[in-house]
Amino acid sequence: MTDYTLYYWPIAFRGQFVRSVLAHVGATWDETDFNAIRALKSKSPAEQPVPHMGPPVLTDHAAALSFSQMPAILHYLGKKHGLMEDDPASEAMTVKIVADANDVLYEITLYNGAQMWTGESWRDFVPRLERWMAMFEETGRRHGMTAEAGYLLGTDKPGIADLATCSLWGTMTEKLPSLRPLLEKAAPAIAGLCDRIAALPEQAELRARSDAEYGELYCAGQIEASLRKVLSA
Ligand SMILES: N[C@@H](CCC(=O)N[C@@H](CS)C(=O)NCC(=O)O)C(=O)O
Repeated sequence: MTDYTLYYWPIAFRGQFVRSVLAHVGATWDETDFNAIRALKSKSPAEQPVPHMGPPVLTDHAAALSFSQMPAILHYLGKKHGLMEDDPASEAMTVKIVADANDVLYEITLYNGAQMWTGESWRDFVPRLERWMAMFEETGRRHGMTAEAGYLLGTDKPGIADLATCSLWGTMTEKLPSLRPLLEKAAPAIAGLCDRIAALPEQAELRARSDAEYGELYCAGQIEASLRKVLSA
């Protein structure tokens, strides 16, 4: 049996945050297909392993526990596998970084596709996206991180904050490469961090496997189509 089961759509996006941590700690996990996830999310809360609205959901088999909400899943894995500093301030900063990343995912998908991007709404959003990038950059700068060395919260090895940062900006700019110059301009040290994390053997292996399984898909659906349309205009 594997250590974990991850329920997430066959795309990178929010699920990649969980996959990246599982790969980093050397855990084994399996995933289910689209129909199984749709069936799971449609069950009544009483029948679900953890009451939830949408994936990701992670089941820890040894502990017989399931969690939903990506930030809660990362918090659990971070505590369990020693990827978060124990002091309250560092822990709160890690939670803040993951929450910021989740906010960016909502914003870039216009709240899970509640509306579609237009040329005008995208142009209005770009300064805000740059500001999000600059916020991550400033966090790293305050902890002595550069493009070539160091980690976001000043730790001596990558933790949840670094993995989440790279799942956010690394995945986004891999799947939507026209955004990479914006990241390099607004957050050069974050771009460097993403490259350093992506080069770790387990992350390189995960990316190769994900690319083979999900192709170029980022967030999928009509919202991805509208995003690609404004980016190519
Ligand atoms: N706040 C949740 C958001 C979960 C979420 O929006 N999941 C998306 C996929 S990324 C979904 O499929 N939602 C289906 C739904 O909400 O019905 C988290 O961070 O995990």
